[in-house]
Amino acid sequence: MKDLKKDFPILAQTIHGKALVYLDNSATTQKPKQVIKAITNYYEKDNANVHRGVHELSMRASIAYENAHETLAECIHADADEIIFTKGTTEGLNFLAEVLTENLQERDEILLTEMEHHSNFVPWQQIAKKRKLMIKIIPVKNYRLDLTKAKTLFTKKTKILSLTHMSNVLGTINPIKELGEIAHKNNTLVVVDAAQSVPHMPVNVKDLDCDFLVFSGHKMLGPTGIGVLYGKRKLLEKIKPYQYGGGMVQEVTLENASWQETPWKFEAGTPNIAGAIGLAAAANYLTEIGMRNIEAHTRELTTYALEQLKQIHGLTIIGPEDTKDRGPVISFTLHGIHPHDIGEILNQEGIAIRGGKHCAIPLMHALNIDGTNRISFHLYNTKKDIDILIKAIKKTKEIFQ
Ligand code: 7TS
Repeated sequence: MKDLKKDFPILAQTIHGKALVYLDNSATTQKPKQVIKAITNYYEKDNANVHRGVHELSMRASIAYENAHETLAECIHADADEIIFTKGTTEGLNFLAEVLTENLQERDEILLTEMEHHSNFVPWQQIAKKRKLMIKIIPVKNYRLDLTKAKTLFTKKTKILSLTHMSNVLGTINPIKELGEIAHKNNTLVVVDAAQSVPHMPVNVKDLDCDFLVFSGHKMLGPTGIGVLYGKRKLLEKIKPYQYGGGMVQEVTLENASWQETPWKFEAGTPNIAGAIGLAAAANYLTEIGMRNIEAHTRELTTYALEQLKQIHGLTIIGPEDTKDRGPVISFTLHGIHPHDIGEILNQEGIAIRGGKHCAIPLMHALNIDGTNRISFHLYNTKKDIDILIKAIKKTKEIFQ
């Protein structure tokens, strides 16, 4: 793939006198000028509220906002009315935890996995307490879900399976289809946290046959504060709004109210119009390069990085050591050196990586570790970035020896 760094103005800077090497893409990605321009252009030329006015600017803003639903729908092979804009993955999962459990019976069960980000764990845990539901957990074995065990955890009471498509710590890609088939035979709804997968690989909700899928704009070159909740239309039609207010009602009397069709009934209040436009620009940028090309590029980087990292004495990869069913996220520990110390030394070299528990404390407990260092790639990263990283890790080891 050609070097795309020139599209990303932020990458042209130096940090502590060294060219910035950005390897924290699982946390958030950088934005190409096409996205920045789309947002600026909207504020400079078209800014108005949507669905409210007949004036020119409002029409332009409304069309751009509606088109953004179309663009994001195409990205995951959904229909535009199945795309609800949220603040991000976290909001999408809180939304689902609230509305999908409303009619459950006491002691009904929600199945999660040990490798979930807190965003796909705490909302379910808290709603379970409130509604007296049970949480069951699919364990992790050799950095992958223990499928044998998973199959034994489904019962007649299992109403929801919510799991990550790609782990933000291990890089593991989970067999959504396989687990989804078991779930559907059991009348269990399937919720997919696609925060790490949609930015990095082709995702097709029809092929996955998931009932709901959520992701964040900022991890796929888009702005912060915007994300997507996909739901199968027939399910969205059945569930109640999550929030109430302007824009989502059809009729209001002093006693009652009725709702617009989906997705509008789920988008109360003035939405993040600029965010949606920026996210659509990001989706177009990714599509133009091609999700398959992006996946192939970051897989090549992951293979290269794994090979290099494995040669460093005292370094342990926390995750699958090959690239089968794994994405461009690599966690590792370095014997005797705290992840924060490594992160700080690398920062002096202009390298941005993350160290810590990665909002996955249950997984840290399961693996019996305090934290990891994590590198994660996107389309602008190169083998040279990895060479610089490897050199800096070796230097860190020397400092601590
Ligand atoms: N789910 C997964 C798998 C994630 O990786 C993240 C964010 C979230 C949910 C939450 O997304 P948000 O956009 O609503 O915050 N992950 C990370 C990370 O790994 N480091 O910083 C944020």
